[in-house]
Amino acid sequence: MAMDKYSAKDITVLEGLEAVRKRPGMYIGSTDKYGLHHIVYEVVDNSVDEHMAGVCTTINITINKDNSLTVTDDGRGMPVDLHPIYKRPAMEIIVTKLHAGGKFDNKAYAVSGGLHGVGISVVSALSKDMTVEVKKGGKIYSQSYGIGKPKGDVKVIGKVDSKEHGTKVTFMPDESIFSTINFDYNTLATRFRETCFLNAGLKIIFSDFRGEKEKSETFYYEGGLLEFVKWLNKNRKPIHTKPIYFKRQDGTTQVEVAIQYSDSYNENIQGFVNSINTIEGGTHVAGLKSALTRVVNDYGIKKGVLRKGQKLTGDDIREGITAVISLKMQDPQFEGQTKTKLGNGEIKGIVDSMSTSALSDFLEENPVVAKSILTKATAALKAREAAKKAKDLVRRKNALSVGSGLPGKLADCSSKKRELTELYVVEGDSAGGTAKGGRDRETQAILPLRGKILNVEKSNPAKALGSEQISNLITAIGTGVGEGFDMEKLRYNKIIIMTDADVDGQHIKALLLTLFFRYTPHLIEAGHIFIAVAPFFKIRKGGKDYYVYSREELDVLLKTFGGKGEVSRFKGLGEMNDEQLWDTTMNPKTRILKQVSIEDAVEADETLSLLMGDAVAPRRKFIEENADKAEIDL
Ligand code: 28F
Repeated sequence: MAMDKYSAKDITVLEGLEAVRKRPGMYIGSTDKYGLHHIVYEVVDNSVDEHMAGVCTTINITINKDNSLTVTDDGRGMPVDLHPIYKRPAMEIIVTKLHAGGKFDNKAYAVSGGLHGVGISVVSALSKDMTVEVKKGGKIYSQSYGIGKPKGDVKVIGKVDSKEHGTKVTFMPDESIFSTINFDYNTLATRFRETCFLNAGLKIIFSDFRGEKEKSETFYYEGGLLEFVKWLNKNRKPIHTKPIYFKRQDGTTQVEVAIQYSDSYNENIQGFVNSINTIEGGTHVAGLKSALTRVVNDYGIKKGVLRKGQKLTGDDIREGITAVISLKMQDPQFEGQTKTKLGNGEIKGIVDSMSTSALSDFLEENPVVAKSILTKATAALKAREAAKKAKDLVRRKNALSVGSGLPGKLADCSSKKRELTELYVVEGDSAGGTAKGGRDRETQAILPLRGKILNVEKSNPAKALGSEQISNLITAIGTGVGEGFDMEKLRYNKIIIMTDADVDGQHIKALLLTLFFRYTPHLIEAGHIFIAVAPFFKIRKGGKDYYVYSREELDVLLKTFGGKGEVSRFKGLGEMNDEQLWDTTMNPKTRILKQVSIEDAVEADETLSLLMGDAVAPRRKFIEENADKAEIDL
């Protein structure tokens, strides 16, 4: 069909910041909590850029009582001189014009593409109020804005010592744009900690004045990435003390890598590009992986540990690895569902060749470290070969029912329309029975899990997937795992974890999250994994049971009952009959489901390795601190 001819009048070019308010998702990805935190990072990144330019040492970030947020740096201070074209102070242009922050001309700063680095003007457009103060040349300049429009001219509001310099931004997110303006302390703290690990010597002081008692944390790591990898391993047992570390520069591209293996069986490689956490990986991670596989195999053959023809796979070599690769480059192209996958093709080769020479030098100079890595990888190879034999053996023997090849425990649904079907993974046979009774047989399948499934964090992946419960679950889901994963074979559109709210249930939930995060991360990324939110209180009134999901709901309901009604804390799914379970937790019209996002899983990973890892003390501390939270963790 011939392309319609557009005339100028049809293309409404939304002037500047109105475009941002009309389609905020185009600029910050979403307007939920991720978008809210994204605008914080936009402001902080300007200060980090000043640190990278070598002129800023400390960034102060505070969440104020009124829920506004202030970021202060001791950088050079935004320019205030008249802009040559607009004849306005540069500061006003940077804050009120799209892409005026110098990010898009490579000159002043390392550029970041995609959603990242859209500039502080996007933040001002999405903030009810913003005030910018600049200390420069012995003066304090100030200007305020409302949804991106100046409320007045730049004014000099005070004098300072001429040696003082920096920029301070306070902004109040516009609640008409965001679904929530409630900053999450832990999410922000995790990001600021990461930022300091990635920028050795940068100090970030993060304070939260919202609660009764003020909270404050300082992040500062002279050792940068070296300290990052040790911190990531803090709940694991490293198998070599000195991490592998190297930093290489090739033109405008800088690669920095730190690696430390532990006795765990998991692979934890985190990639960053210009301090952005590339959760979905990309060509930089691919380059490091290919270099690592080649160098360790070559080293193994050279030292006679590997016989000719014997080859360690990438999985063997990455078992137990904790690694961070921090790439700094110009013009990064981000891809993927959450724009956190690096797409630049040329980077794979650059990172591969830099890492190959740096890694082989390191192994030559550190034979003890090299030996521990090689020992671990060859053990993985042997376990893989043994497990393959065992799995073939088990396949014939295990509790798969004859014919359909599906686990006997699975109560499947009748519909074959995948987009309609759901799999409830239920803890314990009794709840499983009730769920089978209460469900919609056409679209809802039930797979009861008995007790605690194998602790996948500690066990060898091959063994973990061999255990009957896990292989039943993977078989029921249908996609296969790891390299063999095939989304087309997914048998249900929603996989819903339904466990009790008690600590045991939380444990099973954490184990299942580990399983999905480690072996089928794409199911999380594509939004197929959910958590069923069980009710928290039961109120018995006039012979009828009412269920509520939070203390707030309880108070409201009690008020409508005039304060009467027998309140009890909901003990567990087992206490409900089929119909109650259906009404409260399975009926798509009345239930509450929480969709698991890859960010949740990445954050959970730290908690999971704490819960599942070998270090007992931190686990007890975590459970004590979170036990009550675990009860109402919705
Ligand atoms: C709390 C948020 O925004 N800090 C900033 C600077 C410093 C300069 C600058 C910013 C360069 C050419 C675009 C000063 N002197 N903190 C901040 N600090 N922007 S934002 O320059 C603007 C860009 O145009 C700065 C010399 N070079 C750069």
